[in-house]
Amino acid sequence: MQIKNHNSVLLTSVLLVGLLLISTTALYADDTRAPLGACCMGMDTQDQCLYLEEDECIMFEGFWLGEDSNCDDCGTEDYGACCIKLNDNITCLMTTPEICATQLGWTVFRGYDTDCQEGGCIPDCGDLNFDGGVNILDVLYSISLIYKCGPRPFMEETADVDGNGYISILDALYLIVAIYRDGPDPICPGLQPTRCDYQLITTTRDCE
Ligand SMILES: [Ca+2]
Ligand SMILES: [Ca+2]
Repeated sequence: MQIKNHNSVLLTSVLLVGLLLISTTALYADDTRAPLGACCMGMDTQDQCLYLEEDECIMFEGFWLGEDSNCDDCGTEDYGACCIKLNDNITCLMTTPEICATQLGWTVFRGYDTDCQEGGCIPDCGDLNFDGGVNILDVLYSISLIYKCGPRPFMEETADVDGNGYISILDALYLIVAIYRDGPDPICPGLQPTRCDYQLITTTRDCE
């Protein structure tokens, strides 16, 4: 009988410790859960809205309205395509410029009337810094990329403006002639979806 009582006490203790662990784990999980908000899936509709964490909303390419927001507010905000480059992966999120700027990585807000449809995050040929224009800043960016181990373009294909498959000083010169001497337009074959076999070679860059 004594042994049996002892087992009961032991069993009760184990159960109590187990319950304590479960409740602590649940409490911890609640504390670490990211806040939920309305995630609008369509451009102008309130029909497709879920209450998700911001990361989950990005995964669904939705437009996250912010913490504790309401699905009734879908379609009432001004938003556009937000292009995000992180670890060489480019994703697109429909959001406001303010929220776009808070995303991790290189972010480019494309404008209020843009969307994430095909091509929404593809810069023009020669627009290395993806600011929407092709100008002297892109020439400097190209030279910096080749000689000073400067940052890589948003899409490296934008730097091969003469279309020979390499990034070299000839591309910077080509860009100068195109901008200031009314030379031929930049080519960038890698930006054309039909050139599936295109492979850009950056042998002139020896930084890493
Ligand atoms: Ca540019
Ligand atoms: Ca080239």
